[in-house]
Amino acid sequence: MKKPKVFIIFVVLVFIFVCFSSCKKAPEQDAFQDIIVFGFSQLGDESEWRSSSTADIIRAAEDAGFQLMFDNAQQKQANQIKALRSFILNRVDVIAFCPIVEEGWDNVLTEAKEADIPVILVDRYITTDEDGLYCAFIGSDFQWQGEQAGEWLIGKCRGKHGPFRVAEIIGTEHSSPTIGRYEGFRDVIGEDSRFEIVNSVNGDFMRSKGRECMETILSETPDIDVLYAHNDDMAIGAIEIMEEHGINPGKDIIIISVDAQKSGIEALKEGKINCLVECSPYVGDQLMDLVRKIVAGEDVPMTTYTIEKVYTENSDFNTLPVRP
Ligand code: GYE
Repeated sequence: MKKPKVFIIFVVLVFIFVCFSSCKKAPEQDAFQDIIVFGFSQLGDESEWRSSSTADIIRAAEDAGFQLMFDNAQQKQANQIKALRSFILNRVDVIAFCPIVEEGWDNVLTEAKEADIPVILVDRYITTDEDGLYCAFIGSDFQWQGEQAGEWLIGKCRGKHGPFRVAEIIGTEHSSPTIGRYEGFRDVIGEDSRFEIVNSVNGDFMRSKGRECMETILSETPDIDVLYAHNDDMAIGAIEIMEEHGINPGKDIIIISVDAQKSGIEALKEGKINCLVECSPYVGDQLMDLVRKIVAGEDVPMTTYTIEKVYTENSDFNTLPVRP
C-alpha cells in the first residue's frame, strides 16, 4: 500500500510548485481547455506604428489558433483598466496589454494576480509599487533609441563649430517611450556643449499634433537647426508645416525621427528625414510564443527586447525595411 502515499506527496509537490510560480497556470484549468483564450488591450490608434502593432498581434493570435478578446482603449487609461477587468471577469488564460502610461496599474494588476491570470506587458513599460504584478515584457529599449538619436546627431555635426539649436516634439507624457527617448537623447548630447535644446513640445505621437507643435516651434523659436521628433507621424506633420513655411526639411533643418514606419522611410528616401531610429511593432509571433509557454507552465524571460537598427541619409536605400 505504498503507492497512494507516493501519489499524495506528488500531488502536494505539484500544488506547491503551481502556487509559487506567478507566471504559470494551474494545470487543472488547461486540462479542460483546448483553445487558449488570450485577452489583449491595445492603447489606441494614434500612429502608423500603433496600427501596425494592432494588425500584427491580431494576425499572430489568429495564426496561433488562440481565441482573442481584443479591446482598443482609444488613448484612455481608464478604458484600458476597464478592458483588463473584463478580461479578468471572463477568466482568460493570459492577458497582454500595451500600457499607455507608466503609472497607475497596481490595483488592476493585483486583481489579475489574485485571479491567477498571468500578465504580459507589450511595447511599453510600467512602474509598480509591488513586484511580481506581471511576468514578462516584450518591446523596445527606449533609452537606447534616444541615445542612438543623440549619437547620430553628434556624428553628423562632427568637425562643425555650432552652436546647434535643437527643438524636440515629444510623445505622450508619462509614457515609457517618451521618457526613454527624452532621457537617452539628453544623456548623450548633454555631454557636448555645442547642443542646446531650445524648445520641447508635446505632440502625443500624432501627426495632427506634430503639425501644431511645429507651428508653435516656428513661432517661439524660429531659428532652429535640428528637429528631434519622438515618432514618424509627428515628424511628418512637422515636415508638412515646414514646407508650408518655405523651409526645406532635411536641409535647412536636420530631422531625426523614431519608428521607421512607411511614411518615415519614404521621407528618408526623399531626403526630408536625415536619421530614423527603428522601433519595431512586429512582436506578434514572439508574443504568442510567450503566451503558449506561460500556459504550458514553462519559464519565460522577464524581458525580451526587439532588435532594431538606425537608418540614415547615408544608408543603402536598397536595404531599408519594406513596411506595409
Ligand atoms: O514609437 C509611437 C507610438 O509605444 C513604441 O507609440 C510605441 C510608440 C511608437 O504611437 O509611434
